Amino acid sequence: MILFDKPECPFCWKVRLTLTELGVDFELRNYLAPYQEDIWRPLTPNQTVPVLVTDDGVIYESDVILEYLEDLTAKLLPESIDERLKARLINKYSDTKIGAGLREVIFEKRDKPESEWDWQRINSGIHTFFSRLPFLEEKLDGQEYFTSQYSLPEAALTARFALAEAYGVEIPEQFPGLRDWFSRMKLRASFQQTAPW
Ligand SMILES: N[C@@H](CCC(=O)N[C@@H](CS)C(=O)NCC(=O)O)C(=O)O
Repeated sequence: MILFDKPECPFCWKVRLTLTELGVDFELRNYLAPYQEDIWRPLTPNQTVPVLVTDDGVIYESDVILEYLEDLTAKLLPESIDERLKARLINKYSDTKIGAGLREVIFEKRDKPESEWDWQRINSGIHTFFSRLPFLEEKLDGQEYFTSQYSLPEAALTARFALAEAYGVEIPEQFPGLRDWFSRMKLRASFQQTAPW
């Protein structure tokens, strides 16, 4: 498989984490590397990465890629229907609700000198991010994983929290379950192998 990838993209990172956790061999190609855009752009009507090229076809939405990897391996989602549902819902929450606050922080800080940062935008993004953590703390409920195994929430939220941390936003102490969970995720080989820095 070939993954067209932007290292700091949270959607790409969750796919890299998942491929690595599942032990699937893949070749990583930076989406901006010489000549690569000419290859991946015509493959997707959405004009976004990740794009995964497989023997079964070209897949261009991260969540569709993850569902394909579940179809292929049957190792990514838990067995029970209620847990599969929980995994999918938290993955979606990560992409939408968690992503929304962090996007403001990252877009404001990225590629700009600190003197030009709009702190109102940054603080509002941090506030939104923090306001969305109680739901996750409750869903985790002090367990090792959000469901009975490493699944979609682990890949999706590891990428989001790590990007938050890289941009100066840590999980506050009032969320001990999430903090411990994230520390454990960072110790996994998949994290070391896929981090963009
Ligand atoms: N819904 C898409 C979102 C992917 C996305 O937004 N990717 C961004 C990077 S994070 C992208 O490729 N943007 C176009 C560009 O950077 O040229 C998915 O889940 O795959």
